Amino acid sequence: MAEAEVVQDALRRQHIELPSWAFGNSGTRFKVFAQAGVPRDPFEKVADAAQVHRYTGVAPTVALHIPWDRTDDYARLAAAAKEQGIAIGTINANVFQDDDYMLGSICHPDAKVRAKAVGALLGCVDVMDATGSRDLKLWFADGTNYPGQDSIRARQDRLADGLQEVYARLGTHQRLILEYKLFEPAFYHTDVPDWGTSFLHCVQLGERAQVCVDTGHHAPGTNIEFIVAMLLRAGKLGAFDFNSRFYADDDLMAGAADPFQLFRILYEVRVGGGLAETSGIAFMLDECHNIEPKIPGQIRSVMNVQEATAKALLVDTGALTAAQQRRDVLGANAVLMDAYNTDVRPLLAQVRVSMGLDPDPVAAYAASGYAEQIAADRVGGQQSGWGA
Ligand code: RM4
Ligand code: MN
Repeated sequence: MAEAEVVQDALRRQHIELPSWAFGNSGTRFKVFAQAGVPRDPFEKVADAAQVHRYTGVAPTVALHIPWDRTDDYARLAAAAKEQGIAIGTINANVFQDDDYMLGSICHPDAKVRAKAVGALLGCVDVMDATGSRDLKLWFADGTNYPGQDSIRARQDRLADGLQEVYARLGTHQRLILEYKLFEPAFYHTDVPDWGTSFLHCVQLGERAQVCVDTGHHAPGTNIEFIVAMLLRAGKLGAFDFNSRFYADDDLMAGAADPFQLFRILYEVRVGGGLAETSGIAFMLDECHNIEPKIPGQIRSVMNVQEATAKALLVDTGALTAAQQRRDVLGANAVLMDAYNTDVRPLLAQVRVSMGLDPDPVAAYAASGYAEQIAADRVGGQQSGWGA
């Protein structure tokens, strides 16, 4: 295949997973703003996710968050997704919105609360069995607010025990993905604050335990592509949660705040073999659209990831290696910047046309009338929201 074909082929095969919670109402701790036409149940969320796939062609799965997406028949939800041309992806567990979890979930000092949290996680594996999902993604709000509040070490032991119980329940085709986050809601210490902690627990658990890198979960200035390179090198990069941040865990559209960072991350993914179909990496969005319309927000995010990926694929790795071997500092940097500064929008338009899609997903969605339709149809009932 010619080089240009290889790039286009990789872009056509790209798979970006959408988060069901992006379609519900969200906000900050100050206010959750309701939007017209927002889904009232997981079936309507799945329908909205299918719209994003319809116009981008590269978002064929939607992740669920349990219990936000609780329903009495998950197999039926999976069938509904299939009817719309998509599938259910990762199951995300929420063990942070119950009064019992005020001091933590699986790291809680009380064994009864820990058992309840582990029970909820095991319930998520039951959901995975019904939906055919491969990945269980775990993010814990666990931590402490004050020095001395609880034993940091004891909490690590409880965490290891809880994770072990969940890992043991997984089927051989299923994986446990452990996400880290520097701080928030805990402000003094977080039980899984960084990739090292997640990595250590995953190594201890076994091969099917992998790390999730949420791009919003680092201290300002952290070199995230370095973390990505390290995890890929160790065979432990299981998933991404893409979003953008200016300050903390802002959850803005992927590539909005720092498209250059997204490019650098995807370049490391590319050279580390992460774009290969067999890499097993789940490329997810984890965002919320507080003030912008949600479906177009997801479409834009998918396009931003596509653009960063296209630029990463355009890096002339031969020229880069040659410059590096010549110890040509500026030349090597120029090779990378040449790719980053390429306008890849025409290339992506071409890729879309080759997939039978409209070259402009944003305009195509706007022209479809779907937004007006759901605003008219979805009246009454309780809109989905994240309960903040
Ligand atoms: C957390 C983390 C999780 C996400 C929740 C909603 O900060 O990013 O991945 O599921 O937020
Ligand atoms: Mn996340």
